[in-house]
Amino acid sequence: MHSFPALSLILLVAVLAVPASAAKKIIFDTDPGTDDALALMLALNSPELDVRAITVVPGNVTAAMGLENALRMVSLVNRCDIPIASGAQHPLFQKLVTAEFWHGKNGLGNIELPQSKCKVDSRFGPDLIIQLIHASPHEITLVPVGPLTNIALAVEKDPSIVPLVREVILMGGSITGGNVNAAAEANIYNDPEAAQIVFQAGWPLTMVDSRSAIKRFSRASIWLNSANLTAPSMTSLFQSQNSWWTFQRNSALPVRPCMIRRQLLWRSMQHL
Ligand SMILES: [Ca+2]
Repeated sequence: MHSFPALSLILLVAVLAVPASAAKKIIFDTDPGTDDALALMLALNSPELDVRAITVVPGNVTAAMGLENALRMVSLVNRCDIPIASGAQHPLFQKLVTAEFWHGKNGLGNIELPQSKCKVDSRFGPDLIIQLIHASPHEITLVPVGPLTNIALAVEKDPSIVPLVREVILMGGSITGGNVNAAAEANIYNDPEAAQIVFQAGWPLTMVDSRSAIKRFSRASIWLNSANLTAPSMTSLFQSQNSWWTFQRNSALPVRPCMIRRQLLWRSMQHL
């Protein structure tokens, strides 16, 4: 399996572990990708989070496909106010290896979403990251859920952002075994040089590894219900019989109860 489907959701659980009164400002760096699409919708429906920008990185799909998917997802929830920027077009040094075999030909499990009403922000993703960090020093949490190329480019271009970032909470890496091969997790495998830059930058960093996705499981419906995903188009998306979405609904999704403060989510878990 090239990318464990629910890793992004585990990541979101970690990010959501903040008091509801203090919406955490995040930049969501993503390669959507089915699991990232789900995580993005959860983020956009979470009052604990203030999504300041979405930057797209190649990984599970190409940069162009990921950008299109991000635009469609954000349009689906009527949040065209959030800047969506394209970033790197390939890993720093490695050849891009995508995973359409897992995420579908269009990266969204072959579900065709409506054309996006949102426009692409003209800024380069890493530049947008730099600008937003300087505009809100010590307030921005970076949430990369794909290869770390964009984050690395931002650090390389402007290392002064490092002490100005509140923290980095990333999905990637593996403590006990990978999902690409015996050792490597896809996000790190896809751009290891970028990962090295991000891990060594010196900012507070939380790695939500692939093992977290296997230890404890819950059902996708809990996430979807708890996120108040009421838009008709979104409902139809999740009710689709497409194999990927069916898998997401019916298979186990990872949860670490210790990470969770959302009371609704927590109560739901007690009844599993
Ligand atoms: Ca991803």
